[in-house]
Amino acid sequence: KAAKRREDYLPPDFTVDHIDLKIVLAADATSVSAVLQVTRIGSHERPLCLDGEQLTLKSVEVDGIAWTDYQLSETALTINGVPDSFVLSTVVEIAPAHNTSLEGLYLSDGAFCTQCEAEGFRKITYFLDRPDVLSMYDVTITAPQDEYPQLLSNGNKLASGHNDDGTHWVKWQDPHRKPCYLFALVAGDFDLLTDEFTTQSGRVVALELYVDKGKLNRGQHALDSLKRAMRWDEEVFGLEYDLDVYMIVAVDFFNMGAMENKGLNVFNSKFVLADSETATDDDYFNIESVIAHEYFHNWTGNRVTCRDWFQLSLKEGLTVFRDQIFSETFNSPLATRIKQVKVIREHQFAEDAGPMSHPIRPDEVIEMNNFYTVTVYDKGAEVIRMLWTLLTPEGFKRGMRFYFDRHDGQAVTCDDFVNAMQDANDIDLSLFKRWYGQSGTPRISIAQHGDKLTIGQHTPATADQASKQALLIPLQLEMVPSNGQGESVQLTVALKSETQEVLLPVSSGNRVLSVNSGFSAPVIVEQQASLAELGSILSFAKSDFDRWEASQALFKQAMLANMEGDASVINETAQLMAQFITAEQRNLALLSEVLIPPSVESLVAGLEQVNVDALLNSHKAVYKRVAIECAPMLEKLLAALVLRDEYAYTPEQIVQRKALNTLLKLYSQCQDTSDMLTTLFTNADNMTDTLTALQAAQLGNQSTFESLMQQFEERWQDDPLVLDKWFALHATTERPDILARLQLLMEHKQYTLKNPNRIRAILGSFAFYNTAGLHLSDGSGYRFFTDHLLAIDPVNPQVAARIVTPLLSWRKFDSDRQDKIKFHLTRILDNPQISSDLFEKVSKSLA
Ligand code: B3K
Ligand code: ZN
Repeated sequence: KAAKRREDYLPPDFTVDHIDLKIVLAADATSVSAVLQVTRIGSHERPLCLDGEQLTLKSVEVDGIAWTDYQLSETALTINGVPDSFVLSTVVEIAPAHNTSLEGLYLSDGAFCTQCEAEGFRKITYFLDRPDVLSMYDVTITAPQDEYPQLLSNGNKLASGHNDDGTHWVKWQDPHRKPCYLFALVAGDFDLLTDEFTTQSGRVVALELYVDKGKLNRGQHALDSLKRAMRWDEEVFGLEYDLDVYMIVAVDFFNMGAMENKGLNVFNSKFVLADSETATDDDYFNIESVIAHEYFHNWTGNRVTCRDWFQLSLKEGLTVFRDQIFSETFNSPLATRIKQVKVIREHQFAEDAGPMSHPIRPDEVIEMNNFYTVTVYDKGAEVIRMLWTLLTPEGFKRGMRFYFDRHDGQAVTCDDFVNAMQDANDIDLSLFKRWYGQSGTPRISIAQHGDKLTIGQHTPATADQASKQALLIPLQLEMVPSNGQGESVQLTVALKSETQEVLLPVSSGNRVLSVNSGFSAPVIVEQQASLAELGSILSFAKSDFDRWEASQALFKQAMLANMEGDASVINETAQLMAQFITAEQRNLALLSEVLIPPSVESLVAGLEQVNVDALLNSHKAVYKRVAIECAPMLEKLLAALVLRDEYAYTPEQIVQRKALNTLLKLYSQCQDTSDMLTTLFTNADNMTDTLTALQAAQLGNQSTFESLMQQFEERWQDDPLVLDKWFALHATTERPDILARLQLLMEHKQYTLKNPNRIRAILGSFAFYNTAGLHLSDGSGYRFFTDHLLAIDPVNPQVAARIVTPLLSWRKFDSDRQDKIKFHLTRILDNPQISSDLFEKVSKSLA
């Protein structure tokens, strides 16, 4: 597959105003008849070139006449000699049962479902598979009645009927024009949970949640979340739902989290099903946020869509931001923001610094599926957040209204979005637009002379771009009183050039600067605060987020200093933490965040060169040293936390469970907690506490861990979604025989390399979160992992390409490890059957 470039965009030669699809479902041979109303755009003589892959063409007609003047290739059907406006009819056959890539039409546990974004519609029928072709859809689905009682597609159900051969059919019509990536079809036999929602203008919308048989009682949280999201979007952005029915189907085989198909979302069941027994508080949070995310796409993505896939962040960055501020209103804003920032630090900064570095609006793409990245999504959301900060929430909302007025029903670009924001607010955002075209993480430096600051910005070269420009960066600062006496002062500086001078609004005497307060911009602050300064921020900052930031900086400094054999930083950090826990013993929300050290993986992401063995040791040493210093307070707090009310999903209890998790893990670093953990595990009336017991044992006590894990498996062996937690715990355990353990897990009766959730739980967790195991010094971790990647790639290239990521940053490691990783990446590249997905990432990494 050749690379496509953003600047080569050309509008389509033809458009399809209407498509009538007739799909007769059968696992091995599904027939798809498509009738397209095609119109030439502009005056040209070019043929109609339709995308199509893995289709068996049965017939082609133009205006009802059999047509033979066409060429067929592996990826296209080119029809010559067509008039300016005509009806094209094609019939193709496809084989969903053999579709393991889970893109196009495929089977999930016997049910038919589709995934068309980004370019999967071309695996269903010949079409102009690009987001700037918007069509009206009529879809008729036929299938055996007893096996597939429910036949779903986008829009409204128009008609249905029965045939003599035991099949039945349903006809759907979508009243909204849409790009083909939003097409969906589902056929199966599900349990159905229903509800309704009355919109602000008084229309009643039917809500339908389709889940596997017997799982009805795990659907309520998803449905409640949907209703909250629908109300919130009306209240905050004035956006109302626009169809009579909103359907969500949960399936077990899914490449990502979920998909926002118009009126018919398809979800990974992991982001739908929950009850207290099987789901953790984090699961509840994630379900709410993914349900909201897909719902918000109805306006940001579906009503206004992308002109081309380089503009993906137009809908994804914006929709992630929308789901983030939604989550911040229904959950602890502190915990929510910390989650978001951790994703940026642990994954996005690493992507920016590695071979796959790209701007939030990429310039060059081989396989589009590779660009559903933390950069496009999460950095994209940070860019939108900066607009929110610069324009104020009111200005931002005004801009949103203007954007929909101007672009409803269109396929547009990121520039169109920023222009709408600009025009609605009478502000010049031309400098801000650079965020869309420039990759890399800006570094901020601060020099202080009395009450004057000189702030510098500089973005180091990245793999894809050698030279960088200054950006418009809203940088928030908090001037924290160093001894806690007096008020904090907060200010926002709009950085516009390489260096900029700022006069502080109040005297800087006896004040410490907390820079990039609240993570106002996705940047790295270079200036190293002293331990004393961090101690002041930790104790006295007004922003709880900044207090957390200070704790992470302290941990990090201690870990790095300890690697260099400097023990004084450790001691001081441990003492600061102990003082903090004593002073803040009632502030469980803050305690439960501050006392989690930065993960090894986030430290790796932030370092240019990594000594893996020393880092792992140092991480443990610091964690343990802090535990010892805090032990008396931990003991006291834990005693109160283990006495618990009956489970409820309430903000108070969520914080208590989180605190129990954080404190127990810490305490287990310095004390034998086997009895406590066993009791907690045995008495737990919810999955959050169960996992707390397991996680604490995993870090501190091998034999307790083994025995609790065994009990867990006995209890949950028939529930793969729950068992994924068990797989992931095993896969992230640091132990010398980890590879043998992984091998055993992959022989488990619930494991199959056809299910992405299983692969992610075992191999994904291992690669991303078992740094010790992946980087075993003899290279056996790389070999093991690569062998499995090679096996997964032909089955499901999207999943293979996603989990290869940790190997791509091989340049960080010592030369021996570098050689070993390169050797295995070369094995992947040498495979003549390599997918375009893996090829793009691995070849860039070795270049
Ligand atoms: N838009 C989908 C992601 C599609 C990924 C295609 N490989 C889900 C989402 O972001 O909401
Ligand atoms: Zn999305």
